[in-house]
Amino acid sequence: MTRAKGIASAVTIGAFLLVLFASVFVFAAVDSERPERAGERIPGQYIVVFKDSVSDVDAAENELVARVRGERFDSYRNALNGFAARFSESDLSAIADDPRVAFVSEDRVVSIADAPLDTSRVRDLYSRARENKKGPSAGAAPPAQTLPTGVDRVNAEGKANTGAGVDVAVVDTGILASHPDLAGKVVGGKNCSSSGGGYTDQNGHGTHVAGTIAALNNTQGVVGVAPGVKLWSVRVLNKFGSGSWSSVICGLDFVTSKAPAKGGTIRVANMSLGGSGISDNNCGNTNNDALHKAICRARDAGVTIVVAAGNSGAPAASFVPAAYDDAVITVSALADSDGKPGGVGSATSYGADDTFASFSNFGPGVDIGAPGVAINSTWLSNGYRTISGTSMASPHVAGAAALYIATHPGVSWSAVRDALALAGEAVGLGHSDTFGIHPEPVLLADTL
Ligand SMILES: [Ca+2]
Ligand SMILES: [Ca+2]
Ligand SMILES: [Ca+2]
Repeated sequence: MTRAKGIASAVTIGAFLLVLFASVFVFAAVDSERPERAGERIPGQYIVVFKDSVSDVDAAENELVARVRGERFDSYRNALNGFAARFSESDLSAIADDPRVAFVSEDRVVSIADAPLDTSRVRDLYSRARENKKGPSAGAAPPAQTLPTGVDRVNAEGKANTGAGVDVAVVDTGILASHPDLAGKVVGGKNCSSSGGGYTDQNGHGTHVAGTIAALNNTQGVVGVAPGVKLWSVRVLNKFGSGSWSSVICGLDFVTSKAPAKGGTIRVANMSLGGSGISDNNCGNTNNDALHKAICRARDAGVTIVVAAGNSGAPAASFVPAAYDDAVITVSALADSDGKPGGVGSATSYGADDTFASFSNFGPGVDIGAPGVAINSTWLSNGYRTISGTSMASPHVAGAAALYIATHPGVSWSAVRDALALAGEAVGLGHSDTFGIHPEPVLLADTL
């Protein structure tokens, strides 16, 4: 392959494998259609990033697209100054060598991947997946509200502070806004996935994340960490959990357009997704990482971004956005079975009560832990589902960030990170770190 100036190397980009860190595999498994192979580059599809000094981005973009007879399919003006387009690889240098272009990233397939799996429960998961696709039978009474173990474990229940006045973006598969336990929560959104259907959820994962953040404190189902917040449904992945770099950046572009610096209301974004990659700790400007650059722009616009550490039982430094230590709050997963500290609950499929989940990524970039095993939350068809992953841990922290911001308006993202860590439970004071790889505190919302 021709190496043109400004093209991120395969190593730099990594096999950007967008992984939904949860057991959404059941959905992929029961559907006959499979997502494209994750991590593969999409031939002829690129993200072009202009230098910050370019004053007329519209003109520059139109000129470049015309020059290579490209097929532009998205333009970014908030999280990036740039665009996504298809053009011939032989025209790559004509774009990358233009003095107005900072760098070009190859677009890559992103997708759900294998999730933590307890093989003894496969049969049960399959039958539940079928059940969930059908939804509750007509006329059946919704389940009475119970306190999810994760919300109980972080002591977010019964708080006067519900995060009211703070908006949280769920950058995921969308949100089922009509779910009765999320009624009135979703105030807007955008469909950045390649498939139709608007910004509602056709997978279930995003709705689950949304419920952990903000499910209503009513008489049914579950309750979220911050039931007073409003949500934005930023759909970047299709019903199979598949997307691309360009669709994720489209979502970040939307979030940034609704950020405080733009006069908007989105203060927190949850990204329970990620894949292989590394951080240059310089917003992608050193290693030509368009995703990192977009996340930094959202950060700079006043959005606190909370991300899952990943489920590979590996260093989080090898996964993005978890590795972007300069821009996000990275969350590992705690195994907790009883909603209480102290390790007296029964063992989970992923470790003893109040230890870190065996699948959780770890390492210096991880800022805080939160419950991520057997988390019950909202699902498609007005249902509920109990699943595991750092995907489920991250929204506990996103909700807690909203609680803190509600009482500290104008606070910076790093001050939110530090406050949550300071308020958290230190190792040995309610949980233990069996393998000595999780020094991060565990989320506690008592003082928020
Ligand atoms: Ca509690
Ligand atoms: Ca409820
Ligand atoms: Ca426990």
